[in-house]
Amino acid sequence: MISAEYLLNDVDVARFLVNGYHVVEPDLPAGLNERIADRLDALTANPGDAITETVPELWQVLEHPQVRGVLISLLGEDYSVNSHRHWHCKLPGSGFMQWHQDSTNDRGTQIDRLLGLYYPHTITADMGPTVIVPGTQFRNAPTDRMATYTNIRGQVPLAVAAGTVAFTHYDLWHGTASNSSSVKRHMIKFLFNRTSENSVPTWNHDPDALNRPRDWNARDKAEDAGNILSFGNPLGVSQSDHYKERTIRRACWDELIGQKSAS
Ligand SMILES: O=C(O)CCC(=O)C(=O)O
Repeated sequence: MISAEYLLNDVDVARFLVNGYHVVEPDLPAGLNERIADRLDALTANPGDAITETVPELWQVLEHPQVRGVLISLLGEDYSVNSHRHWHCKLPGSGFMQWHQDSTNDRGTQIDRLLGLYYPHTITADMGPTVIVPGTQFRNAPTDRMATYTNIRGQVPLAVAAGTVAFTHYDLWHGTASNSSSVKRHMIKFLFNRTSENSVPTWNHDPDALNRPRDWNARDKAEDAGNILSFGNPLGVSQSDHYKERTIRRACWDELIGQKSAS
């Protein structure tokens, strides 16, 4: 069990379903990020999945209650830490990475896995941050075509403070900027899986969360889960496009609260 203070609330979950990511800055023990960054700096070969054996301090990040709280909220109490994980070291002078999705994107309605991107040192814009595109997690584009896209309106470079963990939907479009700095940029990518379907919500849920009236005059300013799920439109797509996305989000929400949608 984890203290409820670490779990997400309805607004957090709705925002995750709309934007496809959630960022936390866990209150890690003093010196931990620096120790991890130093050990990564010193590595001469990439140990692949064995990065957690090479740098066992990484488990302290994974086990932190602020990290566990997000995972329990979105994947259930019995989520698992996948054995695949990877150290992404972007060397000084390395170029950008093309837009891609890690999954095959089936516009699925179950939140069954998440990526967790941990940055042990502060990432500045010139260090080749990961760049994500909020709201793309339910969108398909042929991989080869997606890779030719350049700047996308609304893209967010994860220029973040040391110790940040960014959780992303597995289908969120992402890439990197180039590293024009003189330092190695470190990121450890983790994968987490759902192991069972929800029968009840696993976050701080208010059963009335979706009962606030829809406010068509304040669509961009929505502060409650119902209006966020209905009106959130990070990519600024047209209404006929938006309604399909809204339908998927709502089906995700229904699955998360333990009620599969009829549609
Ligand atoms: O290095 C990064 O920031 C992103 C890596 C990435 O996009 C990937 O491995 O799929």
